[in-house]
Amino acid sequence: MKIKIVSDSSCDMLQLDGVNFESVPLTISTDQHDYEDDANLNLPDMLSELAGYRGSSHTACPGPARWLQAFEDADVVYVTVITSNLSGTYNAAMNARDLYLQTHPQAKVHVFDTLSTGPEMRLLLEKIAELVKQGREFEEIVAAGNEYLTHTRLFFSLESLHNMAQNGRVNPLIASAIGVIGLRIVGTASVEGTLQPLDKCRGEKKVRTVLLKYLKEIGYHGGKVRISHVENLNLAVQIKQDIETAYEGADVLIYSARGLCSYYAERGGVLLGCEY
Ligand code: X90
Repeated sequence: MKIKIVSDSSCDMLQLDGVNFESVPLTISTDQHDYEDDANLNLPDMLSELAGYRGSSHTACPGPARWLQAFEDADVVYVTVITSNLSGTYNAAMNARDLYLQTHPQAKVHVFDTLSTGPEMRLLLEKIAELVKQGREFEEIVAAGNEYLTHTRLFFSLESLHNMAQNGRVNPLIASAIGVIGLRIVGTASVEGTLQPLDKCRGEKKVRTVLLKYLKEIGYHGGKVRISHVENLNLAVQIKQDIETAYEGADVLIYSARGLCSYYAERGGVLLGCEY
């Protein structure tokens, strides 16, 4: 039996250890370039172009045909997608699922709408991979995945919401409130899967304090934390150290965001997914 795990590229992963995995790219476009968020993406180039760019830029989700290609001929497919409230990715993947089941009536396909993205999606993917490796049944993995999502959370610190606002993914009033140098917005993925601002912070020291406060508040107790950053390794490392100091045995990993998350989180942005 062929089992496949497929995610859109906002998971920031190109492989998943020990399982058959594929990342399906979203596209980031300026008037000059289209950047496919795949293994060939030159992220520094994309970020440099965007930094000096005054035109409009946008993103596009993969269509059903691209999802179908990723399903290959798998008997069982687990799909994770970015929040359906900010992207058409979920709809496209669901269309692909319907088409696939017409030609593969015996197959099983589940699309997890994470109502989140980035590191929280990565946590779910790691969980699904673990269960697949244990040889668990489809229904069991779907139920466990959904259950797991009720115990994971996404927080973020962003220095600019320019691209989110330009693409109508956040209220422009919220975006303009942090157009000030040195000010950062700390927020979370809301229950509906939208950007929910929590605090405005001046300086990274404040961001660290506030993030630790929220981890404590939701009852984080030293489980997994995944931190992605957009050219801000320094802040990511400091947050990791803060968590490891406060919670013995915490399992914290740091990595660079890839194209889609980098475009929306922008330079300096940090996303944090945790179990609680
Ligand atoms: O073109 C598309 O369909 C993609 C649109 C994606 C829009 C949201 C991207 C969010 C990336 C930014 C900060 C975290 C916000 C979390 C809200 C759930 C990450």
